[in-house]
Amino acid sequence: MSLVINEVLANPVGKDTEGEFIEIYNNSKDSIFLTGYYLADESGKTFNLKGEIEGLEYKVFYYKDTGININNNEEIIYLKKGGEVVDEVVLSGVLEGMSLARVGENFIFTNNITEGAGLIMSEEKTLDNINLIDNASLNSVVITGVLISIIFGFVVWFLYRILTLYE
Ligand SMILES: [Ca+2]
Ligand SMILES: [Ca+2]
Repeated sequence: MSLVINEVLANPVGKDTEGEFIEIYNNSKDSIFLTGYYLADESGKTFNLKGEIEGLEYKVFYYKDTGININNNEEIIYLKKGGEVVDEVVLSGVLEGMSLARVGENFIFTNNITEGAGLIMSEEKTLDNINLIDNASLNSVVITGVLISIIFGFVVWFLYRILTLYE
């Protein structure tokens, strides 16, 4: 694939429609005419690309350009040409401030947002970022567990108080 979706920011810090973007990348040395290519989301909203993208160049399209509101949950962003899918990215449960960025053939969530540039990272850095996500989701699981315990404890105590009140 020479033209790819390289990064998608679905859930920026602040107003989503002001920060959301889709970044494409020309993964070849030759420039590509963008006529005929278009971006689309799962709801069928489309945005036609035009002009030219130089070899190894990035282009960023914001909500104000595309009108594509990227869902933070259950979303697919497509790069298409003539009805054919050139590339696609699936998004689900996107945390605020984390963009989905291409590393080779894979995508990772990262807080290292690089609109208009590539994500330069060593393998170690990639692992750090992956661990960051794991830790973030682990933390939310722990916090949820603690909250549920506190609420459950309070409900038990409250019921106990009510029952003992009428004795
Ligand atoms: Ca969004
Ligand atoms: Ca980027």
